[in-house]
Amino acid sequence: MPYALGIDSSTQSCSCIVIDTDTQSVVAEAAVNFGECLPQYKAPSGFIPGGSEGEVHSDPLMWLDALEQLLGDLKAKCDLSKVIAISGAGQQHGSVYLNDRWPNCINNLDTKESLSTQIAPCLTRDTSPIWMDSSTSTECREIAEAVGGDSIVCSRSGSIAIERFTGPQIRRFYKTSPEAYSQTARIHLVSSFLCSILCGAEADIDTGDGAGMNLLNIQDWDWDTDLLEATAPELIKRLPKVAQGSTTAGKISDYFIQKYGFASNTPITIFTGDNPSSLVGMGASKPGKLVVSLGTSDTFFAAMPGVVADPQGCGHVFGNPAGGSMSLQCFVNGSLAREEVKDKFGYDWGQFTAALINTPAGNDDKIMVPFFRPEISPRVDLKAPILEGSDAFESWQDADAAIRACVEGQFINMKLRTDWMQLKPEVIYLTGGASKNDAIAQVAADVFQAKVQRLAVSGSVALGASLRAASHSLGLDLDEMEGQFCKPEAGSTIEPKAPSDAYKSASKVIEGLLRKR
Ligand code: XUL
Repeated sequence: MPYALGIDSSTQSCSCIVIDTDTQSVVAEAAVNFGECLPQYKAPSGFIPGGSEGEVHSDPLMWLDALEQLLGDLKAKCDLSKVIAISGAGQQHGSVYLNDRWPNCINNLDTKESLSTQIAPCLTRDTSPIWMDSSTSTECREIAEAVGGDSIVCSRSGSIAIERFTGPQIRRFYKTSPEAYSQTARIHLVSSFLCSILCGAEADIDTGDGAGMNLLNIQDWDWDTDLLEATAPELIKRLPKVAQGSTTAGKISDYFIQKYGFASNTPITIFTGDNPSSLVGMGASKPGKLVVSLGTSDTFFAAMPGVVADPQGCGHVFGNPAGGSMSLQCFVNGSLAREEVKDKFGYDWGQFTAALINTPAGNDDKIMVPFFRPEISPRVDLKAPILEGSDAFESWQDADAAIRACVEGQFINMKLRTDWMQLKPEVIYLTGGASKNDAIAQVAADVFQAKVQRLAVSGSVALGASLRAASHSLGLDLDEMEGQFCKPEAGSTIEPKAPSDAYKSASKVIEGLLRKR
């Protein structure tokens, strides 16, 4: 019974899964919601509310208390001495700032004290900026200017300088708290921080999470000297090394062996970011499969056949934990836009679906750029959609056509914006709330001309971590395991019905309208 453990430290909770690779089954799952289980941190949604100037921080000690609660819960559910491979993932971009006592501290943890009590004296910054932080516009500009512009930052690091990315966050810390910066001996990502704690030794940053920092060169997958210099002085000595996802970080430390009953010598594979881990957990670590998550905002990610950066500077390139690279692109106008169109006509979701069914693919050339708020893919400052078609349609008198135009417009824009990734999609894995809707899935299949499947996976981030651990430490074939653990829901496949050129002219119109903005 070889068990593999995958841990996911995300924005709102810390969760995990234990899989049995012999029987290809899930042995146990556990989750600790930060807001509910650790109310003392006053972070009901996982971050400290009320930050000024766009600051959004979390308490790294909360992540440690959650990890301990999680392992305590898990120990009651399964025999942790049977776990023979461990890995994990963290919310991307978040960073932890530590002094020179840190390496010794994690190497000598005492089971009589909690992790948080012992790590607290190692922090040079009490709280950690996370991915929701938007306080670093000035720093982004400074970094871009220093290296010759955003297109250079993008071609080197895979993304233009972005507020939530770790490099600009480090620069802001250096500028606002130079004293604390000088006392900082090590800066970890959430992923490498937790991995270090579990190993009792410094863990490397993997290329998946590392590429979310604006510091990593995606051509040679190592720190970029110019970007480091543009960010903060003597940064290289404060950062861990970079390594490919299939790297052993170390063995589980005595603290966890004694306290939770892990077997000694259990290997830990370096952690990655939540999105790269989800790529594996969705069964999409090989090129040819796209993952589209329909949520508040829509997210698109995929393993890439090569390493190219988005020439328009909207998308991101990260390392693929299974080797090579992956892309990620976010669309602000996701479910909220679908909801606004629905509400405009007082429809419920049943009527929304009926509208999609009752209207033809291509929508008789009634076209919408469906942005109700400023979009980031592409960057346009719209506050209301642009409509082009009949008079009734343009004056919001044609409810069914407006609903189809919204969903078609979203997927057409998604396809246009992700062309740079040079993907040849065979299958789209649709996830997130709206993915259950067959009519929406049909539009995705028609626009991308690829079959759409919904997976029966929940918690793809933790699952991806357990698969990575099993593949790397137990030598199991990742592709085969993805086939076993990431199966499509029965009857969930939707084939394209519309002809391949159904969206040719609408794509041109949408591109034209966007170019004018
Ligand atoms: C990706 C991003 C988020 C975080 C939190 O760039 O900011 O998806 O990884 O999930």
